Parts: sequence; C-alpha cells; structure tokens
Amino acid sequence: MAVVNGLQAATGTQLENLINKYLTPAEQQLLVEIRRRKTELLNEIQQLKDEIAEVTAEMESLDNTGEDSKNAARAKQMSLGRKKFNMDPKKGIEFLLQQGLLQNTPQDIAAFLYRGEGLSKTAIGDYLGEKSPFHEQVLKAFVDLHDFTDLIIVQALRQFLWSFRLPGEAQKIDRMMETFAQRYCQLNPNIFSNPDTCYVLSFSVIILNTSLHNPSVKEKPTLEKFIAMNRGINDGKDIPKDIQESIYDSIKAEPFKIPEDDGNDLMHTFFNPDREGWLWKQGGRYKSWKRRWFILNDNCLYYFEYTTDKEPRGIIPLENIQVREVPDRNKPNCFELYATGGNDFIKACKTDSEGKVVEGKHTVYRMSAAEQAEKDEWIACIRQSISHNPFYDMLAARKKKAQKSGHRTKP
Ligand code: 4IP
Repeated sequence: MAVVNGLQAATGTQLENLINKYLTPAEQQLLVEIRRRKTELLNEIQQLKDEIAEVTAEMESLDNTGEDSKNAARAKQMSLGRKKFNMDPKKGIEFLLQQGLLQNTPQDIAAFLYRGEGLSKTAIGDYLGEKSPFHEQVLKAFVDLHDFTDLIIVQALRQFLWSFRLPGEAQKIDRMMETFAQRYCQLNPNIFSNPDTCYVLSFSVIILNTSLHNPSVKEKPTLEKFIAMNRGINDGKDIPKDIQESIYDSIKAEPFKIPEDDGNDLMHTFFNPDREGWLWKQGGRYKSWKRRWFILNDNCLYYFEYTTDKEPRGIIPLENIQVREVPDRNKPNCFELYATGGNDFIKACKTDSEGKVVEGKHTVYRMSAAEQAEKDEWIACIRQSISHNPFYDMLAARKKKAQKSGHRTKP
C-alpha cells in the first residue's frame, strides 16, 4: 500500500527511481508493457476521434449537399412549371400545385402571377381571363395586389395594363376591366360616382392614347374633343375638367406601354384602330391601276386622289365584305375586298369624271401595297373593322349605364 501511495505521489525521475527500487524486473517489464499498451490505446482513441470528426464533417457536408440539391431540384421543377404555364396556363398551375410549389389558394396563385418571373404576359392574361369562380377569385386577388391609391386613372391603368396582356375576347376584357374599376374605386372612393364610370373612362383613355400616338391617325383629338367624348359618364354629370386635363396631358406626354401583341385581337384594334396610306387600286370595269390615298375609318374605306383632298373619290362601306390576299402578275403585295352574302357587286359609291356621285362597279377591289408588311397591316386592320366584336356593344351598354344618373350607390 505504501508502495502504491508512494508511486501515486511521485512524479518524473522520482517515479523512475521508485520503480527501480521497489519493482522486480518482471514487474518493471510488465509496467513497460502496460505503458506501451496505454500509448497504443491512446493513439487508437485519437485515431477514432479523428475518424469520428471526419465522418461528422462528411455527414454535415452530405446534409448541406442534400439541401442544395433539394433546392436545385425545386428550382428545376419551378422552371419547368413556368414553361408549362407559358404553353398552357391551366396545366402549368396544376403541375406547380402537384409539386407543392404553389398552394391551392387564389392568393398564392395570384402572387405567383403578379411576380411574373419568367412568365409570358399573354399566358397570365389567359389564366386570369378564365371564367370559373376560382379563376375569378384569382383575378380579384391579382388586382388586389396592385396599389392604385392616390394614382390618377392613367397611372393606375399604366400599372395594370403592363402586368399582363389583356386577352382578345370581349367577355374576358369586360371581367378584367370591371375588376380593375372596382379596385380603383375602392382605393379612391371620391373620384367617380360608380365603377362603370371608371370602366368607361378607362376605355376612352385607351382610345385617346391611340388617337394621339398612332402615326396613321392624322387628326389628333384636342382636350375639348376628349371631354366631349366623356360627356355625362359620371352618373349623368361630367368628370371634373382638371381630372380630364391631367389624363389628357399624361397620355400626350407619354404613350401607354402594353405587353407585345400579335396584332390580331381586340387590343390591337384599340391601340391601332384606323389606318391611312398610299395604295394602288385597280379599276372596276377597266383594269387600270391608280395610286390613291386610303383612309380606313369607322368601318368605311375612303380613297382620295391627293392627301389634301376634302372630298373622297370613292367610299366603300365595309359591310358584307371580306378581305383576302391575292397574287397578281403585275403588282406586288396585293389583297382584295370581295362581296359576301350572295352579292356580285360590292356596295360602294364614287365620283365619276363629271363629278357626279355614282355606284361603284366592282366585284372585287384589288389593292397593291408597297411593302409586304404594309399589306399585312391593311389586311389585319380591315379584318378588325369588318368583324363585329361584341365588346363594342358591351362598352356601349356600360356607357349608357354610367350616364344614367342615380342608378347605383357609391362603391
Ligand atoms: C378607271 O380607269 C379608274 O381606275 C377609276 O379609278 C376606276 O373607278 C374605274 O373603274 C376605272 O375604269 P381609267 O382612269 O383608266 O378610266 P379612280 O376613280 O380611283 O380614278 P373606281 O370605281 O375604282 O373608283 P370603273 O369600274 O368605273 O370602270
């Protein structure tokens, strides 16, 4: 016991002396062995510790890589979802819901559309225009994400019409503009008597934009003309002049920016309604070609000898008429108007060589444009003019409602 106590108390050389003094050579050998084994065990422990640290680090890094790769997979699915959405909006949303990347609530879907990252504005417009209670809730939530507080209507429209592309279908435009008008009136309650006024004014702003900025519209409307257009739309009263003036000035100073269109829908008509330009026209009975200045306006095609002429040489009302592209041996970029509904002749009038107004003698009106693009534009504009879009009736009905005093309480 004394030996053990002595060994425990001793250190360094003292310990070695004690060992030599009290332990037999065999015990000393055993002690050496024990010490060696101890060192070995300590080394092994250290090695195990190192290995554990390495594995832990590896596991941690594996965990991180897992998170990263999860994120990468999510981003990939999201981008796939966006692509699907741009091709078929409903399928795209379904896919994103299945992947858990969107929640099935109008708010979450609306926020996704409002962010618009990588989404086609046409596809957003198509989705928002769908007629179903759920889509209408998404539309409302989408419009609610816009803040129109204290904005004049032009600024609000600029913001709204830039966030998606209005589809061409009358019912869809109607629903969307109605939702816009409701939201605008809710945030700015003291400006209009009711949302119909806001709705009707929105379209007269869009039309003003076209008239002021479309180079083919030669006669630019004045502020007075704009005010006259909006007569009585505020529940039988006029919208205050200062508001109309600021609208007019804003549009005059800066045209609307709307997402790219394909030139073949109603919005195109709103933004490019009428057209003017030189075309070659072939005669009716005598097939000579004459260069004439054409104006497309209010569903009629007028032609003049000179741009400055006050009276047209001919007038072609665009009724019972279709337009088509035609090849011609003598002239490039030809198209023609032809009669439909079993008529041989196109109803039209012209001034003859003696200055008398007579009926036209054309079974077709063949025209030639200088450029292919011009020909395409003329065809598109004439087609729009010919086709009667129900939206015009809807707008007219709403205007009537907006002009009728006291039909509705304030929003
Ligand atoms: C005329 O040929 C002109 O082309 C007329 O065009 C055209 O009338 C006549 O058609 C055509 O005969 P000439 O000048 O060689 O006589 P414009 O009136 O623009 O000068 P339209 O009806 O196209 O205006 P017909 O159908 O009247 O023969």
